[in-house]
Amino acid sequence: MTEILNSISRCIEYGKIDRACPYPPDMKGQDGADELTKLAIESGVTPDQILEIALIPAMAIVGDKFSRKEIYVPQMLMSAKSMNSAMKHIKPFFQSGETKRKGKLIIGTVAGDLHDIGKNLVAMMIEGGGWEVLDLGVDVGTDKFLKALEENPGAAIGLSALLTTTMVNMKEMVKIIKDKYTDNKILIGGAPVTMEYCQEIGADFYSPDPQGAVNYLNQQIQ
Ligand code: B12
Repeated sequence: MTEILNSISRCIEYGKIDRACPYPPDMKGQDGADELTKLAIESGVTPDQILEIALIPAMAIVGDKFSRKEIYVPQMLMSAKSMNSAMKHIKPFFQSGETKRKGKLIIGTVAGDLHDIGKNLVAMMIEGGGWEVLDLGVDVGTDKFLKALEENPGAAIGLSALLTTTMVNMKEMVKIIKDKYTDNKILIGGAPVTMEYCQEIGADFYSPDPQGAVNYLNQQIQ
């Protein structure tokens, strides 16, 4: 069992999606996260074991490497895609209730803003960290976040903005959300966002990268 879990970990860390994927070159022709996860489940390894021993630790390594600038967006994207190919075999067990997630994050790019590459990466890394993610997409106004919160009590919120002109919308959004949902954590991020801005507008957390957000969410449940 350890051997297959180690192999899955390696696929996630180095971004090997499936056998057909030519990346990374030194793993060309080998099974990827897709085939190995399927095989692991068929061999009796539980989805929880795959998640806890292979996927989550591997994604944490990827996130840390990205924070330390040892890898860049393309590598992280390949790892996130490998994680998705493994998750597709695990998701049915979430739906049946057999496997539990740590909690839920509702994420979206704020009103007026169509940038979603960074937001998608954050969403994928948080999902890879064992959380359920509800992605509302781009150009998301306060009403849509409020509706999602009503339907998902206790969820954390993630706001992304890439434009200085849309970042300013976060202030009003955080105020309205916090007025109604005082205890729900709000994380913000995006290229123009800073820690000072986070403090100024009363959001709970800012991170320049996805792993910071994963670590923060994990701290909330300890
Ligand atoms: C790609 C891109 C586009 C693409 C977006 C495609 C897409 N699907 O996202 C397109 C071409 C559509 C586009 C359009 C525009 N863009 Co543009 N775009 C960029 C560009 C080149 C890269 C952004 C990106 O994806 N970066 C890579 C990702 C991985 O990084 P990231 O988003 O910062 O995310 C990371 C962190 O910030 C963090 N993070 C992100 N979100 C969150 C959320 C949370 C909760 C947390 C914790 C962390 C977090 O984690 C991510 C991973 O590390 C930037 C320049 C740049 N270097 O940033 C300009 C840039 C953002 N764009 C800019 C502009 C001006 C525009 C336009 C207005 C251009 C125009 N005149 O039409 C339009 C706006 C459209 C709109 N209404 O949104 C300016 C903004 C300037 C400013 N001060 O506001 C920039 C900075 C370019 C520039 N130097 O002028 N753009």
